[in-house]
Amino acid sequence: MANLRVLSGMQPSGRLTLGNYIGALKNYVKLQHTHDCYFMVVDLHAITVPQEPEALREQSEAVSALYLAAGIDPSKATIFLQSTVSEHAELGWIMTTLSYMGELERMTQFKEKSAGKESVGVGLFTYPSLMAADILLYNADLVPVGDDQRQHLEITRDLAHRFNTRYGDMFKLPEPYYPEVGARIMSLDDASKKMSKSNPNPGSYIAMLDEPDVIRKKISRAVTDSGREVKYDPANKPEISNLMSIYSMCSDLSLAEIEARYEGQGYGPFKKDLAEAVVAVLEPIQARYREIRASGELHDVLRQGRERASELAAATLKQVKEKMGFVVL
Ligand code: ATP
Ligand code: LTN
Repeated sequence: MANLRVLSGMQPSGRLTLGNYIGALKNYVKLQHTHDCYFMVVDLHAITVPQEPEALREQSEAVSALYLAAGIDPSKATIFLQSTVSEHAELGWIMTTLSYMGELERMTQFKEKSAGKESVGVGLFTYPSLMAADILLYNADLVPVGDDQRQHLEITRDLAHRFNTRYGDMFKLPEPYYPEVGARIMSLDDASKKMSKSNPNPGSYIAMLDEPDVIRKKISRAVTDSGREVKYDPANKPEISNLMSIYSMCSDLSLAEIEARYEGQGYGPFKKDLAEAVVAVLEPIQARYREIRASGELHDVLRQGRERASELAAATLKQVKEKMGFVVL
C-alpha cells in the first residue's frame, strides 16, 4: 500500500555493521517497493556522544552512500540527513517537554551508555524524545528497526498518545517492524552483547565495508561454544545460534535447512560457508558504494531528500503549534 508511511534512521556514529544491515537496512530496501518511505541519517542523535567534526561528516556521507549501495532507490524512497530538516530539533524540544524524567530514566540504552561515565550528556537522556519527534513529524505507520529499539518505539507511542489526549487528535501511533530472524545480531566476541558499530573492538563486528579477507578472518575467530553441533538453541548455544541467524539472513536458507546441511560436520565447514555467504552479500554492495562515492551524486540525492522531507515536516509542525496554542503567523 503506497499510502502507508515508513520512517527510520541510523546514527552516523561509526561504520555500519552487519547487525545494522540485517536488523534494519535490509527491511528498508524491501519496504520501499510497497510503502511511502523516508530514511534518514540521524546525525543529531549521533552527537549525543562526542563526535569529531571530520569523522561525523565522513560517516554521515558513508551511511547515506551505504543506503544507496544497499539498494534504496532515491526515486522510490526519500533519503535525507536529519540535521538538514530543522523541524526535527524543534519538535524534539516539544517532545522533551512532554516527556517525564521517570520514563526516560527507565530506558536501557540510556542506562547502558551512561553506566560508569563521570559526566553524562543531557542529550543522551532526552534521546528518545528526539526519536519520537523524528517519527511523529511524518506520521509514520511503520518503523523498521532492530530489537534494541523496542523501548524507544513504546515511548514514541506513549508521547503520541499523550499529545493527542492533551491537545486533540494529531498523531498516529506507529508500529515497529522487525525482521523475522536477526532482529538482534550479537557481538562476535561476546554473544551476550549486541553487535554494535561503536564497540571499540573491531573484531566484535563485521562492518559492511570490511574487505572480504577481513570478514573471513573475523568469522573464523568468532567465539563459539565448546560443542560441535550446529543447532539453533539461543539459550544454550548463543554463539552458534547467532552465527546461524547471520547465515540464514545472508543466504535465505532457513535455520532448519542450515541445521540439516551441517549435521555431523562440526563448526569448521559451517563457518567457512558462512563467511562466503556474508562476502557474497557485502561484496556487490561495496562495489556500488565505491561507485557512488566516486560519482559525486550523493549531495544531490540528499538535497532532493531534504526538500521532500521538509514539506511534510513543516506541515506537521505548523499543526502541532496551532494545537498547542503558539501564535502561528
Ligand atoms: P551504536 O552502537 O552507535 O549505538 P548501533 O550499531 O546500535 O549504534 P544504530 O544507528 O543505533 O546502530 O541503529 C541503526 C539500526 O540498526 C536500528 O534500527 C537498530 O535497531 C539496528 N541495529 C543495530 N545493531 C543491531 C544488531 N546488533 N542487530 C540487529 N539490529 C541492529
Ligand atoms: N535510535 C535509533 C535511531 C533513530 C531512529 C529514529 C530509528 C533515531 N531516530 C527514528 C527509527 C526512527 C537507533 O537505531 N539507535
